[in-house]
Amino acid sequence: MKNLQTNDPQIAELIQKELNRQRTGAEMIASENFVSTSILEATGSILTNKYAEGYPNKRYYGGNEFIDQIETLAIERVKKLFKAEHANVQAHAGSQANAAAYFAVCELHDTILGFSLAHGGHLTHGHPVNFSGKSYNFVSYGVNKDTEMIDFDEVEKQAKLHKPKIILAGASAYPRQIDFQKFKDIADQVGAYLMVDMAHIAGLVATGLHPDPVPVADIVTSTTHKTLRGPRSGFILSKIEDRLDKGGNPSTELRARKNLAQKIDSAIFPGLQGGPLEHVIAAKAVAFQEALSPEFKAYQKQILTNAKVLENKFKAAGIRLVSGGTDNHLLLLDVSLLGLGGQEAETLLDQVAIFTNKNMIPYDTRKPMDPSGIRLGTAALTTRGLKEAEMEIIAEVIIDTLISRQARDKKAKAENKEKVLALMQNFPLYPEL
Ligand code: DSN
Repeated sequence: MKNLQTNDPQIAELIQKELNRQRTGAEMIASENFVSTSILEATGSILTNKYAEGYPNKRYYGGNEFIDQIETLAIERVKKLFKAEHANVQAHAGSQANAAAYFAVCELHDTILGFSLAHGGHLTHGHPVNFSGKSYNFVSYGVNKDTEMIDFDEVEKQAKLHKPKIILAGASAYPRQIDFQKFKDIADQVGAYLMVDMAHIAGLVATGLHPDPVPVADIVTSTTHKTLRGPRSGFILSKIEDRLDKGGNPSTELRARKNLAQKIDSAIFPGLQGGPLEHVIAAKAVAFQEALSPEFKAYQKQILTNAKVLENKFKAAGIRLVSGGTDNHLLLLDVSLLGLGGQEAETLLDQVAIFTNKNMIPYDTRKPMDPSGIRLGTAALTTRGLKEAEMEIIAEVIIDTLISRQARDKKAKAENKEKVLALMQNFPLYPEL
């Protein structure tokens, strides 16, 4: 950062401070991770200079000889990683990937059945303030009140009642495995597309540690930066054929008709985006390559092991976990039973250098800005190198902070923070930077 330090010391200093924050604290936000230095280099490369509207070998600008090779590598690698028929790697992020999926197969105001945000879904799965809720008629399913797991009777009931164009599976705060085949069976009964947003679990899917949506879903969207540990971005996988498009009036439509892969590509460009971020596409190519390695599978296994350590420690301490535990990289803790709100719990943990986020729990009676839960994930700490023994220490600090009133006095907080900082010092982050 020598040049930045000279030319814009204000920004350079803030980047340095953020690096220091990432290095010293314990990152437990379930959607965050730490990329490799190779990915950082690709993201920070001169590829940012190039305009490449269009797709490989079909660009609206000259000079794309090498850009085409980079984007083609990204496409081929992600197809190999997920055994997908078609891939689009241009989505700037998960929101754009989801927007393109809807745009590809729906008319405005068509009905889509998705997982309620209040039960673990995502903003772009139909929240009224989001483009998704404003542009499409979203209806939702949730979790069973007792098990806090997806209620497939309700999915089926809602699907039959509303006859949605798309049934959308996938979540941002759901600690359990998702049975995509069950969604597919329901989609088939009502003639709906099955779309899966696998953003949170993409790394687990890539390594066979979570049921795979790719064989059963028409469209799979994802981010690249969560368990998949790539740069902040998105991508879309799909089948080539559009099994539900029977065409309209052949005389007018046949020539214009496209298969599903072409519809996805046109939805991204020119439908929603202009020039792709080729520096990020290069970084995604690097990430997909990393995810194909045996080390990546071992990393994903450790993510799950670390989450189980937390589950066992929290259960033993009497903390209620939504759905009773976890099958993936994240846990939802009901802190209301500890006399806390989610905001207070997040702040208390911030003060001991453990970064988490407040989160609604199913059937929450509190408000989104101060809900009953917090969400914890293990992907980032596992990248740092923490294993079972260290996760126990992290769990103990969390338990102490959330449960013991004494742990909230100034001295005890300082001691707990010191414990976290000392632990994290043993796992250097980006020592070369
Ligand atoms: N905002 C992300 C998360 O934290 O889950 C999802 O996009």
